[in-house]
Amino acid sequence: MAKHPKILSIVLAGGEGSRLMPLTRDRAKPAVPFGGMFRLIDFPLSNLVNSGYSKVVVLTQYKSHSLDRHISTVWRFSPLFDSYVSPVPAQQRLGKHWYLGSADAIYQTINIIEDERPDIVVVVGADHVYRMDFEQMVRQHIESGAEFTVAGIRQPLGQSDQFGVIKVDPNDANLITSFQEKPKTTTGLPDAPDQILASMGNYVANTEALFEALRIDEATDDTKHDMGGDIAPYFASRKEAGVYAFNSNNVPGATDIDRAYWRDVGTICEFYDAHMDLIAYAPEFNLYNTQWPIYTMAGSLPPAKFVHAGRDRLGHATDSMVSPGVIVSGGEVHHSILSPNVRIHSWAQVVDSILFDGVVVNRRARVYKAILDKNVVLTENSTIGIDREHDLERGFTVTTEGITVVPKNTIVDD
Ligand code: ADQ
Repeated sequence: MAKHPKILSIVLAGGEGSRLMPLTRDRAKPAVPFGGMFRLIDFPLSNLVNSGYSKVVVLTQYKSHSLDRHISTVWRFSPLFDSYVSPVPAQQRLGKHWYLGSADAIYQTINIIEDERPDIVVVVGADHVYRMDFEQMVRQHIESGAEFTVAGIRQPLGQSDQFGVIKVDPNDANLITSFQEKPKTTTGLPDAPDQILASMGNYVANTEALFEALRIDEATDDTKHDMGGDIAPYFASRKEAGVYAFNSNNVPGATDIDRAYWRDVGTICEFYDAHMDLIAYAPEFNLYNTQWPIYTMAGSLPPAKFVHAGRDRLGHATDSMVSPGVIVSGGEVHHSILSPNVRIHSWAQVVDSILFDGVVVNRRARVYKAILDKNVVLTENSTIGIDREHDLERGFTVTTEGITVVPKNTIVDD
């Protein structure tokens, strides 16, 4: 391995995100807005760029229009610095089908990877909220001599069916002896029987070894062409896979609380909870770490404005995050996240909620524990989240945890 290996990053951004419906009705999961100003893909891309990796291909597939637009407007690097983030739609290079799975997505992109001739590829998922310095993982990968390294984090035993489950050699905690994708049951860790070591879906691989694994996988019938389901187990069975412990990652500026933060926001409830983590008094995930910024771009917007519109109309927001371009005029916002260009009018109330770009809450309307997608308008006196039965009757999604989700462009009129 060269002293300064050439590294190419691949972001797997082709997931459908069906469990996030209706937020993924018109957009790919990595393009789902998060934290007022961001899209989910801004997290892995910021992590890569902050790690010093600025050659990135993003493999897209379903409903990728807003994702492509976001990448090409926000993540356009100057060719002067030989860096790029480049969205690559499903190639159909090897037949008239879409990507069969994440391994197939990489396989079909081999020609693009080969053009770059990287020594190492860093493969990351596109739908998690966390900070991670991939340079630390790559360093361990090189030092260990593994062909393939998987990032691992401890998770509750009961969630084994949601993760790739890693078992390591009792005499070498970095060597993977088995990798099972989403087993219904498994055993816990020797030192913590109620926990498993879960794959984060982030991999570092020596390019040649990965290509070889992908070729074998592609020629195999009994495969889902999946990185977690097929490629990681292949390297584990050959004793060529290592694990990188996420809790050893040390991101500049991270606090003790948010250093270990990693959330899969695959369901509405997880998506909602991760937002509430941002606005907690001591945030579980601190967006204000300027040493490891999460990048995005919100356009040229004026600052948020709070208007005292009359004696009993003191426009205000508490325990909330409020984006540029918002006007809270005579209404009340508590424990909520407002994306750019939201309007809250007199006597309106917004509590425990997430409002996407351009939402308007008119006079005396009330919103409780809800996610309002882009450009939703509540007419005067209308409500969301007050009467769950009423929300269901109107065709809105209500989760078992009682979160109401209103799809894009809906006019809510009681
Ligand atoms: P999942 O997230 O369930 O598990 P998957 O649906 O393959 O696996 O998604 C992984 C990433 O690949 C996501 O970013 C997704 O958008 C993307 N993706 C999925 N299909 C794709 C395709 N055809 N083309 C391009 N991109 C695609 C994975 C691992 C588990 C691990 C969890 C951690 O498989 O082992 O534990 O992530 O959340």
